[in-house]
Amino acid sequence: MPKIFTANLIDEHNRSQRIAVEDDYDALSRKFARQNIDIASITKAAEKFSIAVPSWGVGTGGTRFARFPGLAEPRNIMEKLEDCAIINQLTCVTPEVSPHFPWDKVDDLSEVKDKADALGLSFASINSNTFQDQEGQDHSYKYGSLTHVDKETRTQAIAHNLDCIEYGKILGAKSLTVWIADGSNFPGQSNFTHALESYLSSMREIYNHLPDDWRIFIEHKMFEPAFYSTVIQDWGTSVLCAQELGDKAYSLVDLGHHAPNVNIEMIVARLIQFKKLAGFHFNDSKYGDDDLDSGSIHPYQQFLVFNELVDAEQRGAEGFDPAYMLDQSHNVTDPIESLMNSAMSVQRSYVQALLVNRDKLKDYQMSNDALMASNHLKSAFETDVSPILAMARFNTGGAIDPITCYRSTNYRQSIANTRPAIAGGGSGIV
Ligand code: PSV
Ligand code: MN
Repeated sequence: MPKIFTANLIDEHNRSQRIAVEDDYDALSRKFARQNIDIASITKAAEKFSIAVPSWGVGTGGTRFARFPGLAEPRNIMEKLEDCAIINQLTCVTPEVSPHFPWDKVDDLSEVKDKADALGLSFASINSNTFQDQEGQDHSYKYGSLTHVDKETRTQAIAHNLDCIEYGKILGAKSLTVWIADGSNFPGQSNFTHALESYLSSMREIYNHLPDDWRIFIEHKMFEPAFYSTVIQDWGTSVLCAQELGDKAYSLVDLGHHAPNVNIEMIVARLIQFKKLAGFHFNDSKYGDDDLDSGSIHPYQQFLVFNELVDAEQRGAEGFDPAYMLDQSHNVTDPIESLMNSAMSVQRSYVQALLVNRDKLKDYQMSNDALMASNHLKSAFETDVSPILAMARFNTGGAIDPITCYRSTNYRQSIANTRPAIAGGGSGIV
């Protein structure tokens, strides 16, 4: 697989770290042996884990107040793919990129596919965008898109989603993720029922154009940009719509799109039970849809989500095929570093959840031993699985410590000349 960095660079980095990692790995394997856990099979599972990076995540994000551009930001999808390739080369967990249209639109998408192939990348779910107006567009989305009161605006938004399916076919994707910003800012502004009826009728048209082997993911969000009501505001509405649309429609969970303190892992369990879990946009937050790095604020919540996912995986839950994706905005960090950290953080939660002894947990549950049930989960979460993650990367050709290895290349400085600053010190959330 062609790489951005030379194998030599990674080898050299790994040579300096290897002895320490092997030592830690051996110590952990002895601890696991006492608990009857086979470290080799856990390491194999870690090697197989993968999560898609968002094409929009490799650019520097911003808030509605300001955006502070980073050095040598990627200016188009081709350059974004190069940065995504680095993330995958060093971490070995992100072989897929989830694109966003029209942000990633170019005249000839087959060139994008060729570039991705050359970099050893493929494409995850296609994201449509009817939350911004595009240049030359006939109808504005100021008052909505798929649910707009004006039929022609709805038709335009439907057409964009159909275009996205066509783009996805060229890129080899197999699903479309639809998040709409439609909602209202004032009581009385919008008729809740009419808006949802329009949504269903627009989505039905999109659904009917899905290729047989495609799925459609409905992404909900409680608020923002609409501040009084949002049409697809929670997982209940999302799953109701998915059920109305049919077997190819699923509910997507973006970690930042819930009311504070909502039990997200329980929503995940419900969606699995009713075969409607599309997958995830992983990120973390303190206050709202902060789009912070995965696991940076609530790592235990992320673990508990994976506790449900691993439970479903191990019991062979019917129809269980979640798409894992990151959706973050990197405002103050190098996006490559944040995405590497985040992908590894999600992988960590997965590996920790594999340490839960399901039979033991069931025994605690059946005997109403709340304390030991909780302690059992906690002890899996508190296990430092870093040596397993490092070994998985080493075994698959990645870097033992991706951030240190990346920093040693001075990547941004080295390409600054070929990637002059893009316009846009202005505001903008991505
Ligand atoms: C909306 O907040 C969202 O989570 C959707 O997934 C968008 O596609 C993405 O962020 C980028 O704006
Ligand atoms: Mn999202």
